[in-house]
Amino acid sequence: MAIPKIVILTGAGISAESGLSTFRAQNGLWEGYDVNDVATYEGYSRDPIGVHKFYNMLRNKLQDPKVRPNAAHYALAELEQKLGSDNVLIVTQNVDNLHEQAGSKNIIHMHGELLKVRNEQTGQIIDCYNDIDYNQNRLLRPHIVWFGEVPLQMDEIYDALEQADLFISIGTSGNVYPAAGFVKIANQVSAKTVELNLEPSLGQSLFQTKIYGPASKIVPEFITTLI
Ligand code: BV8
Repeated sequence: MAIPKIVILTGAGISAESGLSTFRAQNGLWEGYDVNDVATYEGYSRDPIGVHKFYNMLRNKLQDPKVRPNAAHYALAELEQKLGSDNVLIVTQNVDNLHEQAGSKNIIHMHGELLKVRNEQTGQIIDCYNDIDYNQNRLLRPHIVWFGEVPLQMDEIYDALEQADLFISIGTSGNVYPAAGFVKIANQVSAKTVELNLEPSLGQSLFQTKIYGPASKIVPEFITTLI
């Protein structure tokens, strides 16, 4: 039997039980900040020091030893290990590195990565584990895709979706595009579509299979049906 091509989209919900907060639970305020102030280029231009302070806080939080992958991250890593990296792709909207920590290899961070910064002049991307002091280096910005900016590796994502036999969406509310539209492409290529989430997402009607509950419970259970 040919091994299925599986594309897995993950959002903030898969990392919720690892202690990282989601975006839209707190009525659009995220860590007490207005998204327009901290997740847009305009917000960064207006107050680069304030935005760096926000991302320095998130970067420190991610490196807290208490923040570890949960059973959902490990289940996806096991799936890739069993079926092979060329048959399983994780496209994550998350900027944390919990998929990497759990052992996944084939990952696209379409909204960037918290533990990287980018030189605005050269485009160079640099690992970053500590606070950025804007006054020290005004060229370094968080390597994060803000609202209104183009997500990363979109060509590779669209290629993978077009070849998918199975599209699984985990822990995302379906608020943010283009990620929220991926299920439509999966349907167009007759891939099976599965939503695993705490509650129905905005796009729930577009999924053939829907299982609701905490990711650390429903993701391992679902993954065992694939291996
Ligand atoms: C683009 C970076 C063009 C920050 C993020 C009008 C004006 C301007 C723009 C637009 C507009 N209308 C539409 C747009 C496009 C815009 C957009 O979609 N806006 C929305 C809000 C309307 N999109 C963009 O600007 C994107 N760029 O469109 O460029 C383009 C298009 C196509 C091709 C090329 C170019 C850029 C978007 C990227 C923005 N940056 N993050 C940072 O992360 O530090 S988005 C931000 O939201 C995060 O990345 C996050 O991942 C993402 C999505 O949120 P979710 O992950 O879904 O999190 P959320 O809290 O919403 O939901 C959590 C879910 O988990 C819930 O359903 C909950 O029930 C569930 N859950 C909770 N606990 C658990 C759980 N599930 C399971 N178990 C649990 N325990």
